[in-house]
Amino acid sequence: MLGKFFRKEPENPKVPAGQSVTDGFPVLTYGPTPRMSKDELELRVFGLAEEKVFRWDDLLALPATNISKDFHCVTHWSKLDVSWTGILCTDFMKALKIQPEASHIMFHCYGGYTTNLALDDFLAEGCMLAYSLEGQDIPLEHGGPLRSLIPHLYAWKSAKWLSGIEFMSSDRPGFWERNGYHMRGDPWKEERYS
Ligand SMILES: Nc1nc2c(c(=O)[nH]1)N[C@H]1C(S)=C(S)[C@@H](COP(=O)(O)O)O[C@H]1N2
Ligand SMILES: [Mo]
Repeated sequence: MLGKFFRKEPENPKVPAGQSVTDGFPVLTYGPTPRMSKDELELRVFGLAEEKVFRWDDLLALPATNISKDFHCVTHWSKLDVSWTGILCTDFMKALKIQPEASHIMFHCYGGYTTNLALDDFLAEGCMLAYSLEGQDIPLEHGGPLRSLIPHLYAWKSAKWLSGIEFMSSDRPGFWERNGYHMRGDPWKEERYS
């Protein structure tokens, strides 16, 4: 039965080794789903940055970009060509004052989840703070109202229910990284566990 929903596509150059393609969109959440509305949402930038809080209207006022990206979960499924709308991290950075020592970031989420990134990965092509999925508000279980999308790394780096971005002067493990996942998580190198 599972074979019907997850298929190996060994010849497809979009599919990294060890991944199967699914047409559905599985929900992968550790722990309970936080209830969060656009009105309540606050995104706090802190650490080695001028502290700033963005509310929903502040986020919508920033430049919006549509992208389509493949989504690779370390538990071996990939969903191809997912459409997102949001603020590219490179555009978001223009609204911030970051200290020169900042080399890494930590995403913080409602519910307590965290995940770390090198600043270069945060600013890589297609990385965004997303608020729309396939032209609709992101469903709560997929991380709405606001999640990050880091399409070139395994999807545990794409933090749902985003509440904060902390700028740091060195790398520090987030939730899954403390629990055995790789610090970077490149699907093309199968950086699954450390
Ligand atoms: N806040 C939060 N973000 C999270 C997670 C989580 O448990 N909590 N799971 C991660 C994992 S392991 C994956 S594969 C993706 C799954 O996103 P989806 O549920 O929209 O498919 O979200 C990531 N972001
Ligand atoms: Mo995952």
